[in-house]
Amino acid sequence: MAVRPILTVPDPVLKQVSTPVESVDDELRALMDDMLDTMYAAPGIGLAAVQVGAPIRVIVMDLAREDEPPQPRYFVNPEITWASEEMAVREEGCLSVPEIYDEVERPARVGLKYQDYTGAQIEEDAEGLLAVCIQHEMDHLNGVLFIDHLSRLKRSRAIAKVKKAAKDAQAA
Ligand code: K1U
Ligand code: ZN
Repeated sequence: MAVRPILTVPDPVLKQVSTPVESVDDELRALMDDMLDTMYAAPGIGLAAVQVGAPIRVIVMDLAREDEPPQPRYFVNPEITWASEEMAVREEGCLSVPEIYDEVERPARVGLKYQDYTGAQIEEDAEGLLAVCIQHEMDHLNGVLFIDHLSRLKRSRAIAKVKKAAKDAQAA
């Protein structure tokens, strides 16, 4: 297992629409293991494959609190089957837009269909942090970042800030 570099804005790969996974095999599980290591090292609570440069429809997540044992979750070819009319606003961050946090409004509850680590087909309903995180990660699969939900001014300021931080880090 390995920690991979996480792409940051404005890397054009992050704008790609990820392609469906054909089969859940050992090669895919190795990628998901690396993604989980990468997410824990960041640290973060979710990660889409495109963020490590693999534009396929795979997400990993762990929403366990620090005082709880790890609860890794794997979503292959996830689909949202329904979304509530009720909306909820929550502050989001993104490992591809480091150090930027802002509020995003999304459906409060969604229905999910996906394959897990073994390839089994799962259906479940999501609310709270799971609903927020899965919608954020599924946006990644469609080339959308949480800053795309903000005003143009906030988005361009966020990208400029990340670019400057990357430049400063390279100079140091
Ligand atoms: O880049 C990503 O997609 C991961 C992102 C997921 C996310 C966070 C908040 C709302 C929606 C989606 C992150 O994990 S950002 C880091 C973060 O939230 C966090 C880091 C350490 C401890 C707790 C949270
Ligand atoms: Zn993100």
